[in-house]
Amino acid sequence: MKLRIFSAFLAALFLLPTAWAGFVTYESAGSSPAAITSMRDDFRTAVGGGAVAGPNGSFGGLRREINWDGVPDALSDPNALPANFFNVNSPRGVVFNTPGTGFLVSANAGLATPTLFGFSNDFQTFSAQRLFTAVGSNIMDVLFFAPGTMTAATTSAFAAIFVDVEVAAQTKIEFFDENNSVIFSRDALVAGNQGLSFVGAVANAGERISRVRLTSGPNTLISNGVLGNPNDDIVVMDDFLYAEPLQSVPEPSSLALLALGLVGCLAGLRRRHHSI
Ligand SMILES: [Ca+2]
Ligand SMILES: [Ca+2]
Ligand SMILES: [Ca+2]
Repeated sequence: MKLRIFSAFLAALFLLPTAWAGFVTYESAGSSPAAITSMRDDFRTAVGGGAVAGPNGSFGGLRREINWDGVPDALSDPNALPANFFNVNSPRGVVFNTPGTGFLVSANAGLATPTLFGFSNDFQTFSAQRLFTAVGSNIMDVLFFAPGTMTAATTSAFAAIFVDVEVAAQTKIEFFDENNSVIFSRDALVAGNQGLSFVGAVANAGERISRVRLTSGPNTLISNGVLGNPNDDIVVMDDFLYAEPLQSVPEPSSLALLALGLVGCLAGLRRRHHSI
């Protein structure tokens, strides 16, 4: 009898879906935009939505992209980019966060502020003319919302282009699920001085990404032409691509847990009430 229960338990274990995410990685690196364009196109095809952008960086309702190039001068270097620009000014369902002091989009040519954050011998664009970086930190997070709202959302795919990755294992993307567990992590490929690195992944078994963390090399940009330290590899970013953020729907099991939690809270309140 005990053996039969144990066998049933084992069978149930094997019937459970694999807990770890399945992601298909898309990555390439090279010295020019042309070197990574075919990988970018493969990622676009995998996520869907075609190659022609509609309003607010929407591709066919299936994918969003941010190339930074349409950000106005008034919100570009030396002026900070608001963290919620791409959910308020141009609603694309993402809000940024960083332990640093903010975000900067590089200046266009012909203005008082030098282009490419003042490092024209290190950076180039994938999409001209603007690049993007966190300020005073090499770490930033992307949080997802139903575009134009504060309703939390998740995505199923994300990719970014890093600029000037010269040292291995210092630049990476990480995906977190709704329980704040890492479900995907990948180092960007080294592209050499002024090179471009494409790195991204697409969920292939229904996994949902709640947060993306981007780590851009070991150095930081403080302001135009000024680094956090003179020696380490500085890395910035260009295009972000991601599947349309969709509002999170709690699973039945989560709802049951929530109900249990409420019952627990009520019981706790009643006990507290009695003890007063
Ligand atoms: Ca460099
Ligand atoms: Ca750009
Ligand atoms: Ca570098």
